[in-house]
Amino acid sequence: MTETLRVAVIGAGRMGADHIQRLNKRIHGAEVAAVVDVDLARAQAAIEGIPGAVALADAEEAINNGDVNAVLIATPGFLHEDILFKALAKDIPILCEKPLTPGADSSWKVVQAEVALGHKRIQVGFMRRFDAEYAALGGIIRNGELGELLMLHHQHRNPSTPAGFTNEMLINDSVVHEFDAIRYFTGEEITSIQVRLGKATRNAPAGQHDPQHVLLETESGVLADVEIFVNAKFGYEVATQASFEEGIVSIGGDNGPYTRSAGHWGGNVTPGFEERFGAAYDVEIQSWVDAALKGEIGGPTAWDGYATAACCEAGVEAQKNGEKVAVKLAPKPDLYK
Ligand code: ISE
Repeated sequence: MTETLRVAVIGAGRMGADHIQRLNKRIHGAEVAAVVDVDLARAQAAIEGIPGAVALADAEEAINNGDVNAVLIATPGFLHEDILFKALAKDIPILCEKPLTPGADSSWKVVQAEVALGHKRIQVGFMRRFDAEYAALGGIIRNGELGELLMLHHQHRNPSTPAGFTNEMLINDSVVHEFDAIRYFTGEEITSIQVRLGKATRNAPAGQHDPQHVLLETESGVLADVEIFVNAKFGYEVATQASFEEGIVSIGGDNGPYTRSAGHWGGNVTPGFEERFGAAYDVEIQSWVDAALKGEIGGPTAWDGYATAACCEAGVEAQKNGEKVAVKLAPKPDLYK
């Protein structure tokens, strides 16, 4: 197998630019070979100071470039499907930022194409699984030291939303991470979703109802709830409290120095997801690179991408009708068992 991944990063926006810096400065065994953006000037700016990297405006050209042997997709989600099919046709390692694709049917087509290939090439960018606290809670659940996991309480708070952040995006862009985290923690599929819209903040943009309360059940009956609150103003907080038969575990509270002095106490709140999950992104991308160099994947699969896409569809339907909506999944192919 190759000794170095020569990665084409498709999309040089906020996430793509972050991954380019990460690959260039902190990741071992991988280099940026090409950066693609419809805005060629943005691609050119992103490769500045990276020896041997080329800037392109077309994803297919990058994938077919002889110097490229891996792809990292960081474009808006609606562009993923086409790029995924082109990269699968070349049979090269793929890291695809979430969502795999923005719909269960299109995600299922991607799963089927990978199944036809006969081996896993796609890792989906659910980076929470690589955060030290998520991994620790996952370990406590799996080793059973506190007995059975009974309930999960998730809080997902962002300071504000960018322009155009719709009601559906609360589910598709934000709660999607909690769908993945709940599946990761429990090792089970989510079976139903309900969304309750209660009293709303006046700080939400017109047309967006914020916060929302998402209620979920898993196969064994674990109940989970998510407070999604994306105009919470105070800062960025993504936290979980897990209730077990023999104890309670909390992760994701404020970290960093906590000081008591001169009649005051406190510390700092994380401003955004780059600061909160920066270390997890590094671990995620290193895991992808290490696995890809061995012809494997090192994280969430295309099946995980498909299952969360099905949760998003059910979640958006539940948001609209206020009912408890069943999550419908096709049978899991052997490749992912
Ligand atoms: C954003 O796309 C992310 O992935 C962040 O982790 C999440 O907290 C935020 O709500 C999303 O918009």
